[in-house]
Order: sequence, then C-alpha cells, then structure tokens
Amino acid sequence: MLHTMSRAGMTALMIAGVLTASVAGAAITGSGVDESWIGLQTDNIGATPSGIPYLTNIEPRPGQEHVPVDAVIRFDIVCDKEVDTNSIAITVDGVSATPELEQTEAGVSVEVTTEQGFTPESEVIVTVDACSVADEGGGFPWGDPSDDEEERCMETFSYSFFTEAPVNVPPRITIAGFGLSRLTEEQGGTLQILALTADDEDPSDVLSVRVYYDGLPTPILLHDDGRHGDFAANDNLFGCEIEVAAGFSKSAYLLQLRAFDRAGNPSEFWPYVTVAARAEAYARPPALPSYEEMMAVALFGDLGSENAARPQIHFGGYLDTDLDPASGGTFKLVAFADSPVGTMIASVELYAGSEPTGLLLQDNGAHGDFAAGDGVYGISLDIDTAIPSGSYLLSIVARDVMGRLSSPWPYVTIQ
Ligand SMILES: [Ca+2]
Ligand SMILES: [Ca+2]
Ligand SMILES: [Ca+2]
Repeated sequence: MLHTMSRAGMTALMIAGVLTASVAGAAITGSGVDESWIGLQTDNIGATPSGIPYLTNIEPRPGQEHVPVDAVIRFDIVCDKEVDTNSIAITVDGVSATPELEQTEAGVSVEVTTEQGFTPESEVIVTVDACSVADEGGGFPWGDPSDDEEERCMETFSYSFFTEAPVNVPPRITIAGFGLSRLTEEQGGTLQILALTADDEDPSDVLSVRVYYDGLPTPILLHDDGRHGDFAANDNLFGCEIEVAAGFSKSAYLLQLRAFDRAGNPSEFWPYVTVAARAEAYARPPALPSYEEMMAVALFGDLGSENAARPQIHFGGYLDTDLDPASGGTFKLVAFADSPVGTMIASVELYAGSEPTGLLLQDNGAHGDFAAGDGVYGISLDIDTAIPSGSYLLSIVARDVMGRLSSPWPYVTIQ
C-alpha cells in the first residue's frame, strides 16, 4: 500500500510516476486512481524543473463520495515557474467557473464556490487548465533556449466527485389559528384548528399535524382530507374540529402544533419564533417556555366583555421569517383579523409577553400583508443585530374603532 511506504520510496514513486511524460495532472486523471496521491506534500517535486503546472491538495478528493452539496472546491496549482493566473480555466459540470485565486509561495491557491450548490446524488466533474508564465527570454538554464518564450501548459486535468443524497428537510407550519371558533365556559363550542404547512423539498411531503398542550403530545391530529373543516383535500391546509364541552374555565390556553413529514421529521413548534442557526433548528426542538409564565399576563384582561362583538384574529404566522442568532435577519408576521359585526379594525398590535410593543401590523399592501384592505395585516422587519438563540412567544391583539379588543392570538380563549 502506498500509505505505508517510506518517504524515500514515496518520493521515488512520485517522481517516477507523477512527473514523467505528461506530468502530474495526467498521471492522476481517471477513475481508478489511488487517492493517496492526492494531497501529498510535494517539496521534492519542485526539484525537477518542468515548467508545467500541476494540482495538489485537491478538495473534495477525486472520487470522494457523499460530498455535501454546498462543498467548496479547493486545490493548489503549483509549478517550479510562476503560474500564469490569466491562464487558469476551470469548469464545473461543463460550466465555466470563476475561481478565487490567491498567490502562494508554491503557486496559486484556488477556491471555487457554486452559488446554488451541486445537484444532490450526482457526479460533479471538474476540469482545470493552467500554464506557467512565459520567460522573458534567455536565462533558462536547461532545455532549448528557443522554448523560453513559450508558456508551458498542463494537459487539461479532469476529476470528479460524488455528492450526497438529498437531505429530507423538516416541514414548517407557516400560518395557523383557530378560525371562527367561539368558545364559552357556559356552553362550550366547536374548536376549529387550522394550520397551513410547507416543506421545502415538496409541499406534499407533510403527513400530519399534531396538537400539543404544555409541550406534550395530545391524541388530536389535524388532517388534510377535506373532511375536518380543512376545506379542500391535499392543499397543505390541515384542519380539525373538536367539540369542547361546557365547563372549561374562562381563560386563554396555549396549544402548540407540530407538523410531521413522511420521513418523520418534526417541524418546529408553532406558534413560536425560533432563532437558531439553521442546522441547530433542524436538529432539536426548541425549549418550550413554561405555561404559567405565559398565562400570568395582563394581556387577557376581561375576557367576558362584549363577546359577540369583539374583533377576532383567525390566523397568523411567521411567513418567511428567517432569524440567525449571529446576524439577525428577516422577521415577518401576518395575521387575518376582522370584526364579526362589521366594525372597522383600528389597529393590530404586536405584544412581547404581556407588553404591547407599539409595533402595528398594517393592512396597506406595503408590509408583506398581500393586498391593501383585505383583512390580512402584516409587519416586516429587517433585524441586523445578534439575537439570543431561543424560542420566542409573541402575541397580537386587534382593536376595533369602538375600542373593543380581540382575544390575543395565538391563544385559544374560553370566554
Ligand atoms: Ca420533508
Ligand atoms: Ca386541506
Ligand atoms: Ca392586507
């Protein structure tokens, strides 16, 4: 095995096998190449003057499997003469690439980043061409001095690696709420739960949505079969209707929802805003804040007043919100609010915990709220500061022009 050879033996082999005839590039081209060749330090090779550039320190290695689709292609082009950076031409899957080049003592360090990443589960073919700079004439102590004006070029070096299978990404709950539910302590009522889901690889990958209470799963599932108050089947809007008996105390209850896809990946818990590095967010569920903490808020006021006429927030969600703990990002919240008696809505305000923030969701078509005057209110903020990782619970409250307040979204309220 090449790995276990002595350094002297290795050097001899390298000089004999790699540098003869058509140089290193050609010698390690092809699928059956022993990967041990790649990335070897080549301090001895430079002693043989060829003037022809060749590649070392290739990443991902030729023939490497399961390469991440966002891998960066790196290698060094080295030569005993100066490498002509203008001569460097690289293709990735037949498309000309624009590399980042850095001059090093031995030659040029090359980095190629592909913006949209490689196709999963595919062979990626890289070709490289490079030449050394032409001599200024004379002065070259070997070979025919008449060659000295010529650039010396490597034969096109071609290699490939194989990308990993696509990762099945977890689903998301984009918008959810309790629709037209009106529940009272005296009579109970029908609790309607609706959740719109998404899944980046395929929206139909979402299989179910489960209701959680206090962070624990309940037996209640939402369906997308058109038979659970979810309107049409297979439209990614999941629903369920539950008959709530009389006798539940007047209060605001926090339910959580979680979507699952066919691979069993859970979404993050609705209705929290999760701030986490992307990989982290997928790897673990957010810690749930304590129920008691959320309930001990003045937000809920007198839940019994003017029930039938109070405005309602039917749905809401953090569409396109993408927050990173290090750099912030986009915060976007939309909600559908109206008045059951047709009174004008005066404001829809964001609350953090029990505190009103003064931030209003607008229905003027300019805040990610779709059309103006359609009852969908929105707020969109660009946050350019770090935000501590965690799961945040925000609320919104609608107020009509008569001063009547809605129950706070995203709670289920028994009035
Ligand atoms: Ca999925
Ligand atoms: Ca549906
Ligand atoms: Ca709107």
